[in-house]
Amino acid sequence: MSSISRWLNRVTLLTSKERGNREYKAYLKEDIMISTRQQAKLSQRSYLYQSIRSVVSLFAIWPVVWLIIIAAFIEPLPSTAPAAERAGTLTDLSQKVAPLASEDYCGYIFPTPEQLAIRTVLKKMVTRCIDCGEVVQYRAFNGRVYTLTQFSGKNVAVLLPDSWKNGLSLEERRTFIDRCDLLYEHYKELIGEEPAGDGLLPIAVISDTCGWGCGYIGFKGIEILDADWSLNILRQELAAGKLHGVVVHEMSHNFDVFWRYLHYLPDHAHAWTDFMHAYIEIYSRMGSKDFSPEEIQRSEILRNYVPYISDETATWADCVRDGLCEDRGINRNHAWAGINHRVAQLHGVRAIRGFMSFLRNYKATQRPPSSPEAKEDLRIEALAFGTGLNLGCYVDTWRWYASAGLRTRMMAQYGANNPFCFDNDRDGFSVIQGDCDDGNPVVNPGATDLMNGLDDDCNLVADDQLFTEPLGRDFPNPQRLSYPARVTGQITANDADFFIFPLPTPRRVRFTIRSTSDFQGFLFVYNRQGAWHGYQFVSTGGTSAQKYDLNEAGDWKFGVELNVESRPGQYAVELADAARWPVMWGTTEPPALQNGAYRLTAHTQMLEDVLETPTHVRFWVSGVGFVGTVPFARTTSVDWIPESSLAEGTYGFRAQLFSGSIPVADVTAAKWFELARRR
Ligand SMILES: [Ca+2]
Ligand SMILES: [Ca+2]
Ligand SMILES: [Ca+2]
Ligand SMILES: [Ca+2]
Repeated sequence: MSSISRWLNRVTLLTSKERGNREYKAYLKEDIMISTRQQAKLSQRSYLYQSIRSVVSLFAIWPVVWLIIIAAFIEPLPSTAPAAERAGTLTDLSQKVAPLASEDYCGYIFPTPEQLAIRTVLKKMVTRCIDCGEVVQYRAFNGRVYTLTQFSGKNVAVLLPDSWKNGLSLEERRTFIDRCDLLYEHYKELIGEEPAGDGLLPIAVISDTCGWGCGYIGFKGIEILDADWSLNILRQELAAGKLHGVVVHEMSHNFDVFWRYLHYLPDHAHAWTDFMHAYIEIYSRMGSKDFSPEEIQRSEILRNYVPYISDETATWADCVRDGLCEDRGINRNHAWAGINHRVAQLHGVRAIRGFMSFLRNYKATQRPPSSPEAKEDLRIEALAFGTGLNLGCYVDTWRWYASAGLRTRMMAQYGANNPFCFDNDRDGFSVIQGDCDDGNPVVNPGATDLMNGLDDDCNLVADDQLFTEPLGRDFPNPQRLSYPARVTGQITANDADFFIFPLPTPRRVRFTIRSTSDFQGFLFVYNRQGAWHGYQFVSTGGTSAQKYDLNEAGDWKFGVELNVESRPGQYAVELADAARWPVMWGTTEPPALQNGAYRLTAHTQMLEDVLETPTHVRFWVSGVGFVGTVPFARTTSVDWIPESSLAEGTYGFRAQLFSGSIPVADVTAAKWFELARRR
């Protein structure tokens, strides 16, 4: 593509993006009284900074994307990297990925009336087989028309360029569509509402959109950037039975159906995704290729909740509404999302489902609140409804906002007492303050973790020892650790901290690095020969988790290091055993056809990693939807009689465990079978 047409595309893109977002800005200005201080702050903040911040932290759980970020922004790699490996990796990546400009990160659009008028409407085509591609003209958000091949599922249609059509095997493509359909169902069940728009939700893969992925807010429509590295991420996730995070993320923009009722921050669409992108992976039990739902939850708490809550001077007004705490490592979007993650962690899925049902009822009967304060009142009241508790004491713990009127309503509705705010064992901490065993006074967040098999200090890792760099002095080079361990340290200019830890047996180890002040840089894990085994990058205020297979017992080494794009500052590292993941609760067998009915059968294999005792098994057929729910047993089956309108061809079925209406394990892998021609 010539540089002129590239430039023209950019202008078109910006114009269409600007129009939608101008409407949003007008909405924020008219409906919300943004304080003058906030306005000033807003105009000071560069879009580049904001975008990189949100995207870099957003992708913290995607190891492969880190490689891209590193390749795009950071050259050369730290001097400690062996020269041969450095050259190899960088050449490959830098050839594929041109450095990205700020607007390439955008990621969402408030659709304009013109865009809605010309949007591509894809009808549900139940008589069409999942493999039958149809060449269509797709009109993109930016108005350009692409010729793509459409493959239709039940809820979504994927529209692929030849590069992706040929780059995916038949089974990968089927699994991709089916996973997107299931994701849509899980969003629909959790939120209780679908995005606006007729027909199937289009997921179009095109060469130019408002980011690596782009989604309409509250409206059906996703675009994914046509790039080799993105296709590779998708294929790696599909190989593990999971889904590309960019689809999960953009679909959460489509399901941002309460935005008029919740948004008050300048980039609030990404505060919503800071919660929802991760939470749907937790709720549906899908997790991701590398991380279990519990690991994702813990990582989200560390990323979103901990930086705010651990700064005792942080308040909602200063750090969230006015965004004045960025230089203390508190991102306002993260803090907004962190409250929901914390409630979800403490009170589970039912609380979040209740939260959504309160918002739905409110939206059906009331106009959107008009100030940030009123929007927080609505959010807290919806969370109180979800938990069935008076959250006045949570608001106090969080130094959050709740009006006197809301406090009175919660008191009347749920009473004065919330057991999560009691300190039963009198160790100085209630559950909401972090006590993970309120019946044992030696276990609390202020305790020191002893080698006793207990998680004495409530950080969800038993017997991890803390190593702290002495103030004003450097760690010895290297510092010897025990395993598991936590480290808090500081990187100064031209400094690097190296650590050695003894691994008792070969195992998968999860490294989490958090920037606790300005620090931005790398964690390198070295193999036993001293070359690097893997690395991860953390941005200022961010968190990055990564797993490594350390295949030998004995001493292993890692370093916290800088390079030219890094920044000195404080960091915290944790190393601990990774969860067993991915795990599959059950297996399926090829369906047996008897008297026009297909018998779909699932066998239970392992219930150890299931969230709660299952009560039901629900069956799903690709392109069709849920076809039956039966009480749980070790082996269950449903007899599915296909509708006569259903075409012959390949279908897949899956089974998922439920406790009541709550998913408690991921769906089984799709079992593909042929639907025979019927007379
Ligand atoms: Ca306590
Ligand atoms: Ca305790
Ligand atoms: Ca611990
Ligand atoms: Ca312990």
